Amino acid sequence: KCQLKSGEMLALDDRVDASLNLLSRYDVSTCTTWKAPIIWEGMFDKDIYDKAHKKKGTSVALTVFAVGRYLDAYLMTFLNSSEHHFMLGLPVTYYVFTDLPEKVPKIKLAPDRNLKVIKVERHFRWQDISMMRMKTVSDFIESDIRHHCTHVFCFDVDQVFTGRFGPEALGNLVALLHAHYYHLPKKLFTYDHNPKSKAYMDAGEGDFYYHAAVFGGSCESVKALTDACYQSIMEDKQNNVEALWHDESHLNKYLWLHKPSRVLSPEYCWDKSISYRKDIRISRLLWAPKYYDVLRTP
Ligand code: 2GW
Ligand code: MN
Repeated sequence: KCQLKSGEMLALDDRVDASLNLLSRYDVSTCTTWKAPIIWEGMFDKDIYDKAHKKKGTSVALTVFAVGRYLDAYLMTFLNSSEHHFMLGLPVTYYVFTDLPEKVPKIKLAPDRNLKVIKVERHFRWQDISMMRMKTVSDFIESDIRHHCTHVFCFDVDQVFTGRFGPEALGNLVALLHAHYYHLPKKLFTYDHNPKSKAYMDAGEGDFYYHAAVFGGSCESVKALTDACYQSIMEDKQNNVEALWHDESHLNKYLWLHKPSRVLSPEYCWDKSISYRKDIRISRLLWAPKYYDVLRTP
């Protein structure tokens, strides 16, 4: 089933990927030029993935940051919705990073699911709150996550799960197509084009515009990614430059140089404010409203 139209084979993350049906979606691209699958609704049998990962002993870490006003605004809804949709049936550990540990809501978790709260400092600039996540995640994979989990997924907190986000999304290095760019030509992607930044990409470079709100993979791959992005961010600081979209620019540069083994369709992080699109058959995670006026003023 996992054959391309040319009869070539897909690059597989896992043996169960042989069950992917790339030809079930005529309306979208289901495979990258480097033969990684792009996961769309209709391509996979969810029971096969659920059973296979249970059997293999897959366990998943979810990292999320809720610093300052983002804690009250988003964390509760994010976690409660995740309990209904994220990797059900597999052991899951939430790693909640916050400057306000005592304010983390006590939510009831299903058996085999745990939550760890880790206190972090609150950076003065929001750009730093966002960018420094790379360093914190890298450190935590090394000291904790890799000893307990096989995979790790990193999420923005300003989102809500609304549909299955299951083990079909797991792979060695997983990136998400940005809802606002997946159907646009490359010249409109908002990569960083400042030659002074380490995130610089030349015109014509890049594959997709990936959204930093969701990325993941094996502990080893996510550690390598977060290390590299953090290093580039720090080099930029020394040179007094900041990439156009902060950590997202560095993530895009990294993923251009290190191709993801698996790509998630925008069904895995959709923005409802985009008008109806026939190719989005299900929304698994939705952007929460941005209360910029309240949340982004000092
Ligand atoms: C962020 C912006 C302005 C003011 C505050 C914050 C903020 C972010 C905060 O006060 N507290 C906090 O915990 N955060 C965390 O950083 C939180 O997890 C949030 O989801 C994440 C990214 O900030 P967010 O969601 O406001 O930025 P977006 O949705 O515009 O994110 C995209 O671009 C960012 C870089 O500018 C990141 O790459 C992000 O991953 C992208 O989705
Ligand atoms: Mn966000």
